[in-house]
Amino acid sequence: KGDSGLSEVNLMKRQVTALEGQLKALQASFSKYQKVAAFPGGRIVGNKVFVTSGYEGNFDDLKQRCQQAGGQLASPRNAAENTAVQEIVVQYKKSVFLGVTDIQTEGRFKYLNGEAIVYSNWNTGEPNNDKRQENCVEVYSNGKWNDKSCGERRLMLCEF
Ligand code: 289
Ligand code: CA
Repeated sequence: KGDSGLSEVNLMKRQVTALEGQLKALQASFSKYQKVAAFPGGRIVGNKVFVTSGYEGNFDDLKQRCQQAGGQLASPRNAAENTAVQEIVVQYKKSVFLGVTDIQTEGRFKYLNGEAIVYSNWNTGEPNNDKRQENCVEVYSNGKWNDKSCGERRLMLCEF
């Protein structure tokens, strides 16, 4: 009797732990949807949420603002994500800066965490590092990428 009582307690402990895990996952997921609901310019692709507030600024400004909000600059890692980014560019009629640069080594484009990019959608002839001063990446309304000077102002698009 004593033994079975103990194992019942252990079983309940396991169930509580499992529920805590599920609650945490739900909270994380809900927090993403809240961010989308806060602005009209949001898209959900799989586990990722893209959100713009309509703000425009240079690369450093946008990067900082996305980080401050708990996210990072949009970094599409496949065609589906890039299409979502393109839709927002079309909706706002403004191109965005991605969280992709070759600031560290010319010609080697990386995400902000230093990882080499796993997907790209360069426009024909790009990246061309025009005037040797294009280390950031903008997305045109056709979804194609162009390397561009980081000092230009573009639409902020964050991902969460
Ligand atoms: O300053 C040059 C840029 O505005 C763009 O001009 C042309 O569209 C192309 O040369 C682009 O590669 C370049 O980024
Ligand atoms: Ca270019």
